[in-house]
Amino acid sequence: MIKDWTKEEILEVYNTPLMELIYRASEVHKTHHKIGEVQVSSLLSIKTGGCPEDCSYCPQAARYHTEVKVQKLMSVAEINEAADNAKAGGASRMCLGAAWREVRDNKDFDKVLDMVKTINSKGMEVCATLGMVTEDQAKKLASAGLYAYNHNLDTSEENYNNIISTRTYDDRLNTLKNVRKAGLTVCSGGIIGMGETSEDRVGMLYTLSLLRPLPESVPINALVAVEGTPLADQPPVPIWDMVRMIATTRIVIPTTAVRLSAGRLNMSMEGQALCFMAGANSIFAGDKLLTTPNPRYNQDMQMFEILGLKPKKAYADVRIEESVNHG
Ligand code: SAM
Ligand code: DTB
Ligand code: SF4
Repeated sequence: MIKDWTKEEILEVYNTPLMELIYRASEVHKTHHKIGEVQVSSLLSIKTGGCPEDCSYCPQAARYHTEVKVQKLMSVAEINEAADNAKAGGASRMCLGAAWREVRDNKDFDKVLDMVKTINSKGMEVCATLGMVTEDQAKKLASAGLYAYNHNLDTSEENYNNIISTRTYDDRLNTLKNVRKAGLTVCSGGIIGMGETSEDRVGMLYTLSLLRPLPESVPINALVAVEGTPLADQPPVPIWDMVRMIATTRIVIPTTAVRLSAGRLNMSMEGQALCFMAGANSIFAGDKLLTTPNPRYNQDMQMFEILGLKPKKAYADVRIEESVNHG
């Protein structure tokens, strides 16, 4: 049975002495997941920069003067090549990101549907993060073979207006509803290190914990402070806050994949090991996130070797293996 959390209960978990919190999260992790198995996703920016929104953390917002160069939507052929490379590198999942406020019913969307079909045909799981979607658009993505849709709440409802003014928290929740109605799996989380309070972090987890079904994936990003954005001068988030946030997410939503998302470049291997210990079981691999750098692939594989972690296979690959093993 799914537990209905109150905000106070989540805050109590969040404020547990750190070692006790990690220990507790670790036990929950072990009950619901294979320890040492980490989902490795590859991230690709298919349309970069020039976004009309004002998300104050984002280097892709047109109104901020960052070094991001605007790039129009990539071609299906380019995606095909990128997917082959990602698969050869061991990624079981590919996530396509577009700097759009929302999906529009036009030729670009048809192209994205083709990209989804192309990647899906290679036995890789495909996710997308394209901004707001209607139920009809989400259904088209599902029919093309999309597995998951990423749409982050980013922060608490109370703090939302301090970070973004061009859309509302309800807009975000509405897209998540549309995604669900289309039968897609939901990936939704947020960012820490934007100047929010512990209550805001807990508030975001509380809203996520109210979703039914619960999100299958919760990315926890540490802010990558980018020159030119309003949050450029935010101090780096302490690793202890990241561990605390991941452990709390693991305890509150035991079944979800908790993704140790943006910000890994500023974390030591020891710091990341604590995040895995606290229940993180998913990462983005590849030397670039959407526009900012990420640890190099080889460096991550070395970390996997040292920590005894194994990349999780795509469902399609598991199915093939099972049919071979069991006739
Ligand atoms: N435009 C779409 C949207 O906003 O939903 C999809 C792409 S957007 C870049 C996806 C997510 O990336 C955001 O919701 C935010 O959580 C995360 N993100 C963007 N810039 C970031 C940064 N500087 N540091 C950490 N996370 C960031
Ligand atoms: C998510 O939660 N994090 C990823 C993904 N979803 C799309 C994006 C991180 C972006 C970090 C800043 C950048 O590289 O532009
Ligand atoms: Fe645009 Fe998404 Fe960046 Fe917001 S987070 S500015 S919607 S690309």
